[in-house]
Amino acid sequence: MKKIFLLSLLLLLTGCNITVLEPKSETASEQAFLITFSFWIMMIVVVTVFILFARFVWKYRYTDSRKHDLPKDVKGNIKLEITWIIIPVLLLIILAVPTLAITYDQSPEWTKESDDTGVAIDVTGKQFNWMFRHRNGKEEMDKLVIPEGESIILNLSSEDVIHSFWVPELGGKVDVMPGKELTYEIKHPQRGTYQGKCAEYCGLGHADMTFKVEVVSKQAYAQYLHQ
Ligand SMILES: [Cu+2]
Repeated sequence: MKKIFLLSLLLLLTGCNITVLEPKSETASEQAFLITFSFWIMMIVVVTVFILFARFVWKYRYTDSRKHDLPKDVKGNIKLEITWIIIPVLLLIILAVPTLAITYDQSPEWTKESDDTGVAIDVTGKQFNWMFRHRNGKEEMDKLVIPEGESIILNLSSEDVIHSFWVPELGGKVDVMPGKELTYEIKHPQRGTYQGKCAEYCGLGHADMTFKVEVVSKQAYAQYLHQ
């Protein structure tokens, strides 16, 4: 029974394609950094707690020789109390600094007049496709072609319900809302083909609301615009 459970768990995990941990843009690298950084801080806490737990369970275990021992009656311990307040506060500060810096830097903006300069593309989500409109008016459905190494400025909006723009290897997730336009930047994507998807349940066809992202050379992008 246990074997079947472990085997099915393994099967489920093989279907788990965590491409956020293989970032292919500066934006996604920053996000992946936050994930691994908080993971290792968490591991420090988990390992410390488990080692101390095991040590004390062993040290104060029940033995025949200590059958009638009663622990000393103590009231508080200033040193310990200060330690277990200071350490978590320090850890939270260490976590908060890069998290706030990166999150605020990457936050989508409400206005189109962003001071970022880059390749601007209008992205419109609707049940159940994505439309990408380039600066010269070229439009393509469910396929986003962008130049490598540039700053890609996406102007996101929705024609119907709330969707969410997500390309795990490049960046996201960003809510795509009707009646509002959000500006989101993907910094310096690397050449390749990636899978994008809607990350917000938006109706019966939600699972099919996927798109392809092709990051090509700058020359290839210029050619693509005039195809
Ligand atoms: Cu959607």
